[in-house]
Amino acid sequence: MRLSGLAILSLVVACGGDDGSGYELGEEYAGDVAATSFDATATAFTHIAPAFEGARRDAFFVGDSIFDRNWVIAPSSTSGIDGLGPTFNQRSCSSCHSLDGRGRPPEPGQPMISSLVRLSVPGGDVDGGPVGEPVYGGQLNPLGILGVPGEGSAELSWDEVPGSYADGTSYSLRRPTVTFRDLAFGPLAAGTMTSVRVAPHVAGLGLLELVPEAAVRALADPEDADGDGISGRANQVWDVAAGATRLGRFGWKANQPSLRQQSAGAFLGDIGITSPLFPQQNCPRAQTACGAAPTGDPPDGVELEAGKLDDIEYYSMTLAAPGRRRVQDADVLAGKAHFKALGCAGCHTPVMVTGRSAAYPELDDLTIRPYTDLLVHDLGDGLADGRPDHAADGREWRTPPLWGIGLFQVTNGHTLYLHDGRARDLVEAVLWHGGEAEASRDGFRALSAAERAELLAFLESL
Ligand code: HEC
Ligand code: HEC
Ligand SMILES: [Ca+2]
Ligand SMILES: [Ca+2]
Repeated sequence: MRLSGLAILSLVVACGGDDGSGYELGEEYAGDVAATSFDATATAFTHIAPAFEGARRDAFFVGDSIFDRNWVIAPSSTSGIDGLGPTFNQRSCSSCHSLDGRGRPPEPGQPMISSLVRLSVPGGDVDGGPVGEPVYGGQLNPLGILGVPGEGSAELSWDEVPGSYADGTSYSLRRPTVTFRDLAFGPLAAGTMTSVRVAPHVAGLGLLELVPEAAVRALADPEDADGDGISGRANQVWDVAAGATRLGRFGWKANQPSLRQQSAGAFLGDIGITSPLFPQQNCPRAQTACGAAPTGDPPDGVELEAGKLDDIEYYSMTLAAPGRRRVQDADVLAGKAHFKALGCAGCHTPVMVTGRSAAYPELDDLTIRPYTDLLVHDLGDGLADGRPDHAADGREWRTPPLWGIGLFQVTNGHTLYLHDGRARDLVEAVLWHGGEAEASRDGFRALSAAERAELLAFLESL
């Protein structure tokens, strides 16, 4: 019998084990052998999982081109790419998720380019989700096509918040304030809740969709029964296609159940493109020019036909997770030990296993290392946006996967972290943790400078 290189590696990885140094055999395979790409350059997040071969790669490349496409105003002579707006944030997915990577907040006085602001008023929608602002809807859409006013712009300003480590070394964190300008329909309704969010990197997300719901729910400990200070709740969100609620997995508050719905939601909310899941244009009733604007008119009456939504779904499902670097270096391994000792792994779950699916058998039963539990946690006042989203309250955020966080400098030219990009480096990201992560954060503050550097080396290897 001949085994392919891939099969042999899988066997080695499956045997796994700790060689005593803290290095676990195969731990560099963030997405297991089948779905990890080793490219530490600008294109690190852009690859299809290697297990997909031959014709199984075709839809990925179609999806990739749709992800990068600039949508145009309808009607257009180039059919199939029109329907932009009437209001929108950007013309393509990749203008926010550049190279499938992480967006950033705007500089003071500048418009948002790869981030956005969600809006809602108190109460619950029929589907259990947030109620959009009555005139502006659920998201500020700064741009409009010809003859349709954009809704206005949102700017950020920053205040420095001083702090210090146990050894006396001081640091400073920056806290954002959002200001709305040029609102086209007057001020936001009294009591409007706002939430600024940067575009997350999208590599490896299909693996997270394939982790069985029961495995995620098993990690939840809403009443903190084990007394470790970490509760963790599953968000429960509306699944449009199923017409029922399901576990939420995607978005900064885990407010979307699947990559298909997340993508269709982005098409409508961010670019103004209707699809079978969201067939109505994003025009709140008071925005009459928006409601009267021409729309794209493909055969089945929506701007993104089902087949193209399939391609985008396939693309997001099959993007490889980024492989780790320097996994056996002494400082990285020491940092990994700190990560464990500080309780970081209580939320950033190192290892998960995918289930089985009919559509993506290449991704069955993979041992992945995403460093997330997909649950939402109270991270304290400092990070709270005060804006509930389905079952997640105004203090809760989904534990983001940490794979790839060491690569943003090469993929996107910055080292900005957290939901609104406020953290200017990985250390600031850790220092902002509070609430359920307060003990972890305080443990980090009590480390020596050398130990902090080791933890950082570990995070940078992810
Ligand atoms: C205006 C910027 C912007 C554009 C354009 C945009 N996104 Fe996003 N994307 C975001 C933000 C912000 C989030 C986080 C949303 C949230 O927390 O509610 C996100 C989240 C996602 C996620 C989930 C990531 C995760 O880790 O859970 C996926 C997948 C995604 N977008 C795909 C797309 C696709 C496909 C398109 C094009 C149709 C697109 N996005 C267009 C800003 C953008
Ligand atoms: C109680 C759960 C919890 C614990 C414990 C925890 N984290 Fe987090 N972590 C989160 C959540 C939730 C976020 C997202 C917060 C946000 O964006 O506002 C996050 C964000 C991060 C980020 C930024 C990720 C990104 O994509 O921008 C880093 C880095 C990080 N954590 C590292 C750590 C380290 C290191 C520790 C241990 C010292 C730790 N975390 C402990 C829940 C936790
Ligand atoms: Ca449209
Ligand atoms: Ca809007």
